[in-house]
Amino acid sequence: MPTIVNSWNEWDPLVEVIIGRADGACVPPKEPAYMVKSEGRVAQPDFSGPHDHESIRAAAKQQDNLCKVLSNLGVVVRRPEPTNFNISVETPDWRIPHQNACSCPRDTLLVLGNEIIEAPMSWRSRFFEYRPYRTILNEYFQRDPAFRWEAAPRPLMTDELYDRDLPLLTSQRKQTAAQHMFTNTEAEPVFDAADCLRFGKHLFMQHGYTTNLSGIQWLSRHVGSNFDLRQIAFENNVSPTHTDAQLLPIRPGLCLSCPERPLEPTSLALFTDEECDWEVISAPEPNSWTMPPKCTSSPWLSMNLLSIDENTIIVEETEKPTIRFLREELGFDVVAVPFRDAYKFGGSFHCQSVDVHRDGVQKSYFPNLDIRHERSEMRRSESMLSAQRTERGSPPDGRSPSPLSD
Ligand code: DAV
Repeated sequence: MPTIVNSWNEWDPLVEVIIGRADGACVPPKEPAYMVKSEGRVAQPDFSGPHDHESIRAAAKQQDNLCKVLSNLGVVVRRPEPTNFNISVETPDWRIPHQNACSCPRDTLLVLGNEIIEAPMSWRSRFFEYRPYRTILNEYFQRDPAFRWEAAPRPLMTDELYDRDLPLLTSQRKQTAAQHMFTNTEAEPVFDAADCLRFGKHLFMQHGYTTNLSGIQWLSRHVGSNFDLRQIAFENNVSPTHTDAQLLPIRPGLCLSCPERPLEPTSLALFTDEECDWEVISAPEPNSWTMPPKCTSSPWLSMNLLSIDENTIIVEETEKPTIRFLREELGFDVVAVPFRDAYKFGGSFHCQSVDVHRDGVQKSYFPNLDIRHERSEMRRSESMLSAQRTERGSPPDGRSPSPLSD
């Protein structure tokens, strides 16, 4: 029986990938989370609803071409079921006139080794977005005996989940962002899979507009001691939505970082500790600061890349500074692929893909964190043991339970 689901990091040789679809996509409706994401533009007439035919045709053409490029590189490519998102959704708590899209599998499916978790995303328009992937996931389940298929608790997304008092314009969100105040409250756990970056044993996740602290806590408890999940944060991040246009590991020991939104010092210290071997370098500026109409992502999609292996990487063909930098300064084989017409469907290559199988095993790339993790795990088991003894009435062993933190 074959192994299909096996992906521990962002750079091991790519074997199988799911690429999203623009077909049937809508601009989300006026729901609390999308009001903020679109800076209020969704309230304008004709902003939301089905994408126009020409935009879909152009994006679908580039997605199809990406699939061909990947197939030619020997990668197995899967696609979600074509789905019409222009269908209303009603739950006991809310109703929306239409949905979103299945262009960004990166947000919906979190691949952690041999497990895929359907993420509890926070937009109402994404409530049913797992559905176009169910045929593939079920097939993986039938074919791959080691595949663990999991769905995080589906959020209710009642009004309590959203803080409607936040400023709509990013230009006015500096202060609230610095205080880590984002759209989602802590009413229930939510996260988008794209907020989690995978580095073998270590996972890094950011709190922001799509992931709340309860979501990070849910995932941390879920993975237990199989992974070491750390929260990271970025400076000047007025609209933290997904980590992959802020920090992207492109080979062991090397991350690209968005110079406008660098890691906060305590997060950066995890990478620059003298006991580990990571370099965090500034990504080159985007080729253009103008994004296609109705695109709500930042121009830093220029660094939203898909690695074929640790020497080969897919970059959008108009992103000349990035192509030059990766080729000439870092020695990568760059595969330049047109994708700008797909940007308005939620992102670039990293967002619109999910790497189901990369040839490799789980490793640790952060010896500095392992030492700290082991110590905290030891303290955790000691304190659990001591609590059990106290409950059973046996005499404590003289040591006091330690706090759980590092
Ligand atoms: O910088 O706008 C884009 C990532 C979308 N999935 C940004 C983040």
